[in-house]
Amino acid sequence: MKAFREIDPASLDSVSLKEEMDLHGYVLVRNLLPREILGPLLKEITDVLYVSGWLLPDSNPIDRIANVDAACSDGDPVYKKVYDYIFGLRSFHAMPHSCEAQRVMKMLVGEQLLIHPKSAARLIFPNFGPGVIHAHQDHTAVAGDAETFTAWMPLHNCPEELGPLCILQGSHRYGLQSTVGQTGYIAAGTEHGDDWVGGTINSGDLLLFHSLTVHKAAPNRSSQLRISLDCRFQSYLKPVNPGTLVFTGSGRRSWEKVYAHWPKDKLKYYWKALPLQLKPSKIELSELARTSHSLETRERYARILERLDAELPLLTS
Ligand SMILES: O=C(O)CCC(=O)C(=O)O
Repeated sequence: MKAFREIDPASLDSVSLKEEMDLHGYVLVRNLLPREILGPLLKEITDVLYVSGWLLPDSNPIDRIANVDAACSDGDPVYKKVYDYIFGLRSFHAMPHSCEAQRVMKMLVGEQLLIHPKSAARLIFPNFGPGVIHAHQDHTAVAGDAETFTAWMPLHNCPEELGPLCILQGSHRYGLQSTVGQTGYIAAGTEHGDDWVGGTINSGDLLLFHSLTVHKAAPNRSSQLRISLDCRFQSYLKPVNPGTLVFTGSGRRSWEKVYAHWPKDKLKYYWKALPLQLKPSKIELSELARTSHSLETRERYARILERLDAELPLLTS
């Protein structure tokens, strides 16, 4: 596989960043995020994983040595329990709001930056097939405006054996590509783009890519858990999918619960203060909740609408 193109923060300006993104569909900025933020977050997460039994009992949590008997992945009830705890950490949500991250995000989308509130943590067990994310485009799930971007960041150095992300360079130019059934994945070998690029991504590096850029994770062949964050952002002047603001599942997740133990501060509900333009709008959502083909989809739209009404009652369209 070809190596990533990369930029160092000293040579960053908004013109070069936008040009790189337009040409290649991604930008890897090296050494951007401060260790003083990454280190404590990694420690908080590994402490949770340790007490949850995901790491070997006689190991130091910060080394992330996996207890292979606990292997699980997104979609497993046991994963969800641990994930919910991590999703509740204020330091996890604070990461994309760091000055350094916001600086580059604004270079791409302008001053009217919307950081999507539901960032994702990836807790990837080694040598566990179901945990490997295959080729896909974020726009398939994130929707809204195509000029939405992902910022992917490992919380520790991530050499190839730990399964960093790989990018299909130039794939953002081919629109939305066909996926296999409901998986959201693009069948291997059918992706459109130039070359797959990849390589080591270190703690402090930020991999930015366009919502139409095809990407996938390499398998984690080490003995350690791989821990990374992916955060999404766009201009709030462009349409945003309401499903990125509220919880869409049938479970009991809510912002009230997530924010329950945080001190009162500006990271709570910051997105409510922005002049958001929803796509689909509330009117379109109620139509979709009535007319979508499957019961499951109708129920999902109805839930989004109900939760939006609760969170953003003043937003009428
Ligand atoms: O971290 C991973 O394994 C997958 C991340 C991903 O697909 C994304 O950020 O969109």
